[in-house]
Amino acid sequence: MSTHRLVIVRHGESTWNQENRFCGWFDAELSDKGVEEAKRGAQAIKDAKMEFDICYTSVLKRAIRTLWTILDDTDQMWLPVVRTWLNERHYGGLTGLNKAETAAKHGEEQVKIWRRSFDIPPPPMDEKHPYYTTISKDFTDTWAVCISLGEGLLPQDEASYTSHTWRQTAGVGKATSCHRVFRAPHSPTGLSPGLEPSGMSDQAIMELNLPTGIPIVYELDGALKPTKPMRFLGDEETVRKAMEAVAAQGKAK
Ligand code: DG2
Repeated sequence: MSTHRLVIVRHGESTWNQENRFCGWFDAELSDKGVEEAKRGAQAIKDAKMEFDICYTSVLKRAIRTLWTILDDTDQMWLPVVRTWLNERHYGGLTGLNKAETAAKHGEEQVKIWRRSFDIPPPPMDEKHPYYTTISKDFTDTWAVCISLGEGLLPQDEASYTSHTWRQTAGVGKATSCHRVFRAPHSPTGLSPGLEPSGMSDQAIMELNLPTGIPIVYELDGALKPTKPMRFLGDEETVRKAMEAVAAQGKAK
C-alpha cells in the first residue's frame, strides 16, 4: 500500500545548460526557458492536485528558484524548505567548458564517461582554473569540509565521500515522518545511489538523462520502497524528446 509520495523535479534549464557548459558547483541562474519549465512543472503538479509536507533543495540558486516557482504557482509557499547538500557533483576541470567542444576534442565516449560513469571522476580542478576562486569562495565558509576538486558519481576520496554522504542523508530517508516529500535537485546526482528509491542499477542510472522541469513521481510504502513504477508528470513524447536533448549535449557538433 502506498503511504508516502516523493516528487522529484530537476531544476529548469540554467544559463549554463543553455550554453551547454559543464556547470557542477558553479551557481548559474535559471534561463528564461528554465523559468518557463519550472512553471510547466508547477502546472503539472497542480493538475495532479499534489500537495507536500516538506521540500528539499540544494544550495544552488537554479534549484532553489525552481522550488520557489513551483511552490508559488501551486500556492504552497508556506511549506518548510530544507536547503542542503543536494548539489550537483563537482565537475572539476571540466567546469565552464562547452560539452560539445569537449566531445570534439576528447571524443563523445570519453565525455559520456565523464558525465555518467560511476567510478571515473572528471579531471580535477587546479588552482589556476578560471572558476576555482569563485567556487571556493561560494562554499569554503559554510561547507569547508566538503570542498573537493572534482567528483564522480560515487565517492573517490574523503571530500567527495562527504559530499555523497550529505546527499544521501538529505534524501528521502530523512523524511520518513513526512508522507509527501518534494525534492528539487540536479542531474545526474538527483537520482544517484541512496537518492533513487527504486534502487536503479548503475547501468540504468548511467543511461538516464534527467529532463529539466518535468516532475517524477514515486509512490512508496512505509519502508520507502516503491509500490509502483516511477512515472513522469508529462506526456511520453515530451519526456522522450527532453531526455534525448540532454543526452545530445555531449555529442560533438
Ligand atoms: C549539469 C548536468 O547539472 O550535466 O552540471 O552541467 O543539473 O545542475 O544542470 P545541472 C551540469 P550532465 O551531467 O548532464 O552533463
